[in-house]
Amino acid sequence: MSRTAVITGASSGIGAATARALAADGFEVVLGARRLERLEALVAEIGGRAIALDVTEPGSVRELVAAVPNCDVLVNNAGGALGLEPLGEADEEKWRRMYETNVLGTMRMTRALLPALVASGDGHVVGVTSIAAFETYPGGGGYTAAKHAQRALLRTLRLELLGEPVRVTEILPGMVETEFSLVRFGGDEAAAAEVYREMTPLRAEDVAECIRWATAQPAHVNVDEILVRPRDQATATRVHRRAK
Ligand code: NJP
Repeated sequence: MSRTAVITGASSGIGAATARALAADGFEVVLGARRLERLEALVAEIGGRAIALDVTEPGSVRELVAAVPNCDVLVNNAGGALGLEPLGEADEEKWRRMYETNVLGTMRMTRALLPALVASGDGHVVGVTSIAAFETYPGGGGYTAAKHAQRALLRTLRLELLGEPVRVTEILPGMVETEFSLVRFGGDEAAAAEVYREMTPLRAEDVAECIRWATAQPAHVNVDEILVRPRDQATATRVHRRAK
């Protein structure tokens, strides 16, 4: 019988690449995100199911979970950053949305699917946080605060699930070229392109492979965390750029 993996934020970037990787590994994939048409296009290619999901809406989370009676793997990937304003100019609405998506979204999805994950006898919760979960950088206050909190949530979960048949893995990527920067800068393509200028970032597939590998380990092996950066990045603020 095939195993079921629920992937949030599967309409682009790391989530879409993870859906492809897990489907290729034999999982029945359930893809959640707000842009349903994108999910449906991916399902047409790789199989599985597409379900509209807004992790900031408790009712939307409930609807998805009601449609997924069996769940072996939950990938909490939905999230991202909004803005790069210094703390002195912090936009409360952006901070609230970052916390809602990255932190409360992870909590809501995990809480709702935990009974099914335990019942599976070999459940796995994966959380995509960031190097922003342990580093800080100017302008990153709202995002780093949310990712630090998401990391704390996952570490707490691992303690609480000790003795249960559920593994917890945290994935902490550095720079990955996805729609992340486009979203962060409100659709400003030039600002997004500048982030990856003259350096080689990770591809979404590189991070997906980390998730695939962690979930492919035998049940007794808990890969606690995978920290993965581009070779061109040493910290959140130290990036090697080649002169043209
Ligand atoms: O970014 P992007 P990534 N409810 O923008 C979804 C972390 N990360 O793949 O709802 C449900 O291509 C959104 O779907 P939609 C990052 O913090 C990244 O890079 O249709 N889904 C889309 O599928 C995030 O946690 C980098 O708009 C919601 C997806 O989230 C994860 O990696 C570095 C949603 C975002 O895809 C994936 O981001 C790093 C909601 N309310 C950590 N809001 C990086 N790229 O450099 C958004 O350290 N989504």
